[in-house]
Amino acid sequence: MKQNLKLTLNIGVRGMSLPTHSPKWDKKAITDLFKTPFLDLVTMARTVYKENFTRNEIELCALLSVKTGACPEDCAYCPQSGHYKTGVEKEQLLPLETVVKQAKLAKENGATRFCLGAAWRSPPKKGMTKIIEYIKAIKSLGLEACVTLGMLSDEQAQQLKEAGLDYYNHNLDTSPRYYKKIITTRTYQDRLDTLAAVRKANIHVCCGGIIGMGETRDDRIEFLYQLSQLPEPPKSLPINRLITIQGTPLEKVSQIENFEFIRTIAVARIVFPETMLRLAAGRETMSEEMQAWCFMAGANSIFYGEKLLTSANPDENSDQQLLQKLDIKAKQQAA
Ligand code: SAM
Ligand code: DTB
Ligand code: SF4
Repeated sequence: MKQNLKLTLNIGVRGMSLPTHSPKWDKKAITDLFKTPFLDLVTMARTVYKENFTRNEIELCALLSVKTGACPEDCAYCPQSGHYKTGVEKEQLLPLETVVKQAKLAKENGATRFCLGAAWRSPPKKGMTKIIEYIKAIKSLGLEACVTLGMLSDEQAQQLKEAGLDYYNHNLDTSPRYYKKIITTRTYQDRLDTLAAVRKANIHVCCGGIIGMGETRDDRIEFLYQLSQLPEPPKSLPINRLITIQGTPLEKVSQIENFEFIRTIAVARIVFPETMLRLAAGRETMSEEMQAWCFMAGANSIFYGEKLLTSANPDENSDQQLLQKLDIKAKQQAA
């Protein structure tokens, strides 16, 4: 399979020999991908996708915020940061019954993966006890479980593993250089340390970022490069397009150009051939055609349901219609 991939890529861009395993990627190779003529790049990305995944199949992930708002971190994009007046009200941890009800509903609607988010710097002790209950309940429904709770210690990661957690989401978000302009309350290294704790506990890493925060293409190259230098490529990579939130420092950032966003997805697909590439936040303002291009460029998962954590997302009906129009099937739950 790897051999084929190399051959195809060599055909795709004459004279370019691309590594197929991510630690071998260097910045020049990633930069060259970005410079590849758009249609050639997307064709290459589609080829890589077809060689590694069942064609025309998309994974549907439902998302639920279990503890909303008043986060002590100052992430400049985030509606839940307590540093900004965004209108998001603080909510306590949800009761277990609510989480179970939502997970059942998501499963009935066709989701196979259920993700929980909590607006914490890191999970407090009582919070961990609840999260462990939620994970066990999600797993007992046969769903894949992912949580994103902020920074984790080795011990916390181990507890989540024992509860049955499949994936932990913790994003690098952008390049180290741009990160400093976006978040001051924790460092890039803090994020890498949490990812190390997740790996150590044998939980799959879900790690991606946000495109369109005013970063340059070099930042996007550096961001994908950083991801490629992790000890193992992330098994899951969410690509969010910035949702501009009133009250945050990024409220007035103008939207990234569509083709540059699609290009970034295509490069991510080529650099991470076997990774689940999730078209995450930002679909609410994308046309159907734009989303189709993102799938063409190798995105093979979406967040499904009318709400992300606090922001709007297309509802299930419109997503089902879109998939039907594109002859794409939702991935079925593993037997
Ligand atoms: N508190 C946890 C943390 O930061 O690790 C988890 C929740 S946080 C909301 C998860 C991810 O959502 C962020 O890392 C960011 O990539 C994405 N996100 C948050 N706000 C966003 C926005 N306005 N637009 C796009 N993506 C956003
Ligand atoms: C990720 O990278 N994107 C999702 C998921 N991981 C948890 C969250 C998007 C949040 C968008 C803003 C909101 O709804 O609050
Ligand atoms: Fe808090 Fe996560 Fe939002 Fe940052 S992204 S402010 S850590 S909820």
